[in-house]
Amino acid sequence: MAEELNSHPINRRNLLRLSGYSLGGMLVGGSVLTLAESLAGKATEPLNQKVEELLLKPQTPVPEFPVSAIEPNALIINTYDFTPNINLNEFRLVVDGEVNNPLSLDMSMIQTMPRKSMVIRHVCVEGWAAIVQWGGVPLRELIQLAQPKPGVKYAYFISADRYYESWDLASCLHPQTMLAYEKNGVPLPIENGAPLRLASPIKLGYKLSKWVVQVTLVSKLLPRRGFWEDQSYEWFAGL
Ligand SMILES: Nc1nc2c(c(=O)[nH]1)N[C@H]1C(S)=C(S)[C@@H](COP(=O)(O)O)O[C@H]1N2
Ligand SMILES: [Mo]
Repeated sequence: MAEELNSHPINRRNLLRLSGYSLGGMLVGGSVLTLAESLAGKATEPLNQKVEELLLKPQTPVPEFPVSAIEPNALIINTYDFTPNINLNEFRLVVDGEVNNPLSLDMSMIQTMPRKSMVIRHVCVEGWAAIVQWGGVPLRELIQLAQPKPGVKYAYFISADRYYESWDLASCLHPQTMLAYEKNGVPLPIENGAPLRLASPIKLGYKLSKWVVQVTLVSKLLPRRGFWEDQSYEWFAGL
């Protein structure tokens, strides 16, 4: 399949075949990164130059902790309203907005993508912190696959509990920013955001959306920027 792709000029139809159900098949024997890279070289539309720069420029990694430092009981469940009921058979992560290749992926497709594991500190502004191990897919893999158009500067994250967040693109493309589906070596518990939640050592807890169902790449922020930000919390919220 990968060979077939490489031997054909990349047109819109081929790009679309990368989204939805066909992605699963494309991953057999290959990695999405390789495909995304090969597509990036052949796409007729110019890629977002900022994305390319951010992917090439080594962003400083935050030091990680050894597995022995994990604090299994320190992560306090912090949910502003309710824990949503997500039917895994119907669940799709949508990556859309100003992109050449919108995605709609189920969990089995996402779990075939490159997986990263990291032990980092989660910091909540309410005055607690916890060292947690997260496993999942780096967000940059998904963003690369979706191919942001020139001008994209931000991502919106929509959650199933109607929580919403927005991030700057550089933070999204940081190598340690991921959509996690594992916590401390086991499948992510529902109350911690299953099936997918943001995890990153570069942002405060309230930026790390649980139950993410949609990532929308945009060139401009809307007046509503984030659930807590719209109640005067700081938007960048870097650590
Ligand atoms: N969808 C959603 N995501 C969310 C929240 C929320 O209420 N809803 N709370 C945030 C806050 S303030 C923190 S500190 C972390 C807490 O994550 P945890 O409940 O897994 O410990 O989730 C963040 N992400
Ligand atoms: Mo928080």
